[in-house]
Amino acid sequence: MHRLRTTVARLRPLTAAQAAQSVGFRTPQPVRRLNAPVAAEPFLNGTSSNYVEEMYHAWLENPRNVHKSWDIFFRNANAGAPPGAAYQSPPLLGATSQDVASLQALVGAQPNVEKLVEDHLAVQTLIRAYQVRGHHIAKLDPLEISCVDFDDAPCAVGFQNVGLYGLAETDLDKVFRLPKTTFIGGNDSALPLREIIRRLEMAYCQHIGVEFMFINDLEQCRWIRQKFETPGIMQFTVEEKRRLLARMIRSTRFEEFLQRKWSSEKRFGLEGCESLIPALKTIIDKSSQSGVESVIMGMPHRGRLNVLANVIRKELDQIFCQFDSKLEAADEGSGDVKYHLGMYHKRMNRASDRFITLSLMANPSHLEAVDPVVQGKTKAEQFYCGDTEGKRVMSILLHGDAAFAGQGIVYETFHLSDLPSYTTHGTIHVVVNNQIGFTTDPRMARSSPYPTDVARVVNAPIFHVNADDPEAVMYVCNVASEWRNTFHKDVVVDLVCYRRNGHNEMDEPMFTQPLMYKQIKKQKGVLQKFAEKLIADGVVTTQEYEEEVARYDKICEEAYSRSKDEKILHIKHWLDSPWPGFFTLEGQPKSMNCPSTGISEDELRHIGNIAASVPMEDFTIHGGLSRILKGRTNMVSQRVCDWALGEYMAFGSLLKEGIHVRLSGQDVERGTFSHRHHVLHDQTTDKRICIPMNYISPDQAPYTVCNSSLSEYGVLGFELGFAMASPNALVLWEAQFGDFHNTAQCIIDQFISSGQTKWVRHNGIVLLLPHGMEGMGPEHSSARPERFLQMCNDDPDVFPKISEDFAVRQLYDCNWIVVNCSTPGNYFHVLRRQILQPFRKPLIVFTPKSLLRHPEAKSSFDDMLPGTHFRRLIPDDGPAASSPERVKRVIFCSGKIYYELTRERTNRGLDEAVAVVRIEQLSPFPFDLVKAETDRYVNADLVWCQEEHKNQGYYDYIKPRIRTTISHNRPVWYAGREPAAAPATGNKHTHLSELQRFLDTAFNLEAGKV
Ligand SMILES: Cc1ncc(C[n+]2csc(CCOP(=O)(O)OP(=O)(O)O)c2C)c(N)n1
Ligand SMILES: [Mg+2]
Repeated sequence: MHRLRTTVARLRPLTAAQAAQSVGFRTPQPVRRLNAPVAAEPFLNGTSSNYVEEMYHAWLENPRNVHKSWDIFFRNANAGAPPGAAYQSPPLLGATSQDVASLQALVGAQPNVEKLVEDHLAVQTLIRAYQVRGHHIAKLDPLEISCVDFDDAPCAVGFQNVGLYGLAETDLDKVFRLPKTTFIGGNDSALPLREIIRRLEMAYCQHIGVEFMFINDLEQCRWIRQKFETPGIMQFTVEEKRRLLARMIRSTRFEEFLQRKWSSEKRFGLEGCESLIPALKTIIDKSSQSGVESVIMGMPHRGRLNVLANVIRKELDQIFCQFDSKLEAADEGSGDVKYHLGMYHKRMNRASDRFITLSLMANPSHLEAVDPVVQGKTKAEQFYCGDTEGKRVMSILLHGDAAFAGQGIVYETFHLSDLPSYTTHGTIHVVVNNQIGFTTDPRMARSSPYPTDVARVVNAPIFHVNADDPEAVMYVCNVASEWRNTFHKDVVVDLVCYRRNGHNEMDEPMFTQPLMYKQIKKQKGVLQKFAEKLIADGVVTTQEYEEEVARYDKICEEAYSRSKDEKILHIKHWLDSPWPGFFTLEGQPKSMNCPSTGISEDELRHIGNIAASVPMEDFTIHGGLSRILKGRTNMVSQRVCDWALGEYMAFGSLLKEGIHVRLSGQDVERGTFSHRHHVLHDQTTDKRICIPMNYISPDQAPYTVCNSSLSEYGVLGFELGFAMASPNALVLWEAQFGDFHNTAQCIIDQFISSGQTKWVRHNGIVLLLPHGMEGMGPEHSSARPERFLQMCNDDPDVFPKISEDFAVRQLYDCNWIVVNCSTPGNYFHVLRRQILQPFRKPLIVFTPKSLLRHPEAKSSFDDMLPGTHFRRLIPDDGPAASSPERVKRVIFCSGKIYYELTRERTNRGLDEAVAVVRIEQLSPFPFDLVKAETDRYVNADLVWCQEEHKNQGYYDYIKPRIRTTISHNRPVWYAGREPAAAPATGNKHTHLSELQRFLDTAFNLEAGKV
């Protein structure tokens, strides 16, 4: 309303002085009169006032800038027409003859002003319709059977539809002034309607469909309009066209070569979307030219071998030899199929003459699961090279149409894109939209018109393009790279294409898509079409084209011959994240021992004091926090640590040693249980924070602690990727409660537990999973230890050979480490061991809740000094241990139940009769230490006690291993909750009675052996 009134006021007649003043000025400063009667004019609504204002400014610049009718109109107004009178509507039915006379006096024989305004507005609306909806009618589908259904939202544009906008066919040759919201005019500010429509059709309705008008940022919208509307903007030099053809040849002939040589092998070929290769190469060229040095890519199966060969430039013989089923693997591990392996390659980019590193991340079959992993790795590379704006390192993610629309992780990954600790400053997404997912049509696979609609949530522009037009593809890829380079935000290129074969080369697509495949059979290949076009245009000759084809075929044949010499498959050649210097040249750990993980008393005291301080001036913290910090001061003076302080000691000491520490997850900054407080908030100044951990030492590594989005799948994947970039970082992801980790199950199963064996790639990620039966109900109790333990690769039935380096070797051989520490000191050690051991392994830590504040769950500094280590097992050190032969029962347990057991033992006066032994490292199982305990208590029976239900927790994992340790010569009894479907009861009373019942079992030495 304010805007309207201002505009209206501006339309007041100018005084002579004002008129004179305004000459030569783009924006005069008219007198404001807010309640001018003209505000009531019917044509001056919010939109039209913008338009009239624009006309007015143009008229002020030069009366000839506007149509004659407008000129007269403004002159009349300036000549002193009373406010409102100059804008009188032409006579309407019911107008008085006086009205008509006065209007005629003003405008004389001038055209109908209202009609004029309406027509101009109609043209504006038409332009906007193209901008908003032009993509609906763009010719995007090479098969012309488009699966995109816009029935509910028809895009009525084109010559035949001008009537819908209130325009007539007779208006087509009238000249209309173009609004500033379009660039179709080029140097012209006005064009005939016919030409306006023609140019809009060219910009928005050919082989490119631009979806962008939903973007909130006006400058970004303007930028895109300029890139697509400017006349003649999509032009390429002969050189560029020839290069494009060469790339199309490589892409096409590579698939044809594979098909010729291995016609019965699955390869998930790219046929039907061959322009993906020039698309990616264009993005990489352009990004390299703007300074990008490293591109990290994630992609699914489709066209992956082609991307490896022609984008990353993996040696062809290395790819071809993968098809040889007789090839033996040289590396340990089970390996993976050829279209999952990763790759890392540094090469000179010819477009930019700069080096660029391209890496394609290994990935599982689980579509889109690699997305957050790529983002995490990208972020880490940016972080380690100080690239705070994403100018040197970037990511490209490729997607299939069905997966992009269907997999929730896509959405979760998008939501990381603009978060300070997770942004990679813009990802270029490329969708191979072959309009089918295996055998399923899009109309059965998604509810949105496009597979790309998910990207709209983050205001990413979406460039749909007909993949049968390589030039259009190249153009949008150039624009996408420029977009990322300009705005550092995500962008999507939707390559609308088809899949020439079945889902894989063995599949019969006619079973399920008969009509589509009839059409596909008729479809001329894109290379052939493009080559014919370029030959017809004189860009290349037929002979040149054929020579280029022959040249590439020869390259393939030669590589094929070489590939036959390969006898051994080296999966290590397919590493996506090498860690130079961390391993020996043969890729082995540099040693098989782990130094003491203790630190000096001074260091403990120093870090403890930092943890208790507010190292910023004039910083007001909350009173409750002051008490917590005071508590820390007291602990330091008493030389003890609670859980939070133990963690502080581990992080702080590693930081001091130059190891970056990154802790991420929901509410990790404070800690779900309000125990951590790594970020202090000034109570008087908004957004003023202090992170004491970054004040440990001037040359320390930086500490990152970040509250994450509420996504386990996305954020765990991200941190896993982050941890891949460097072995010299402790990267931790904490679940809010361990129970919630299973929404990230795919990352756990497909990457964390099995990543090394599939892809020979180490990863030291740490999962902190709050766990414990505390009466909090079925979803706030269990981190599901049974699931993690079930995936451990140590053999329950074989007692291992105990060598001197057994403890470390066992860690090296396992797929991951699972611990449940019962003391802060042991937690401190296990975190430090993650970095001090000479290799990297994922670490799963079941972390406590009530132990965070349990008065007994404290560790003395003595347990953390130099010479001390992580304790895989903590033997009983009470009266039972001093006369072991008199002990009647050894209760093995893990985690917080230890404290309940020892309290109960004392209450029952059984301190001498019962030993309680804590297994802190569940996996790999400490066979040697368990054996020492079972050997020591020769007369005791053995019990495994856990607070979890019998079919959950650790029992199924532990029992066979203890039995193996004792050569099956004694039973292992169970004390714990009974089998159950849910992890915990929601009823506090039931919870407590269950606890009492199994404690009774545990300490009933005479009977009750279950
Ligand atoms: C999470 C997941 N679910 C199911 C599958 C099985 N699957 C493999 S490919 C495929 C179809 C994928 O379609 P699309 O994303 O369009 O890629 P296209 O094969 O068409 O290139 C399916 C369902 C999978 N690999 N991952
Ligand atoms: Mg598909």
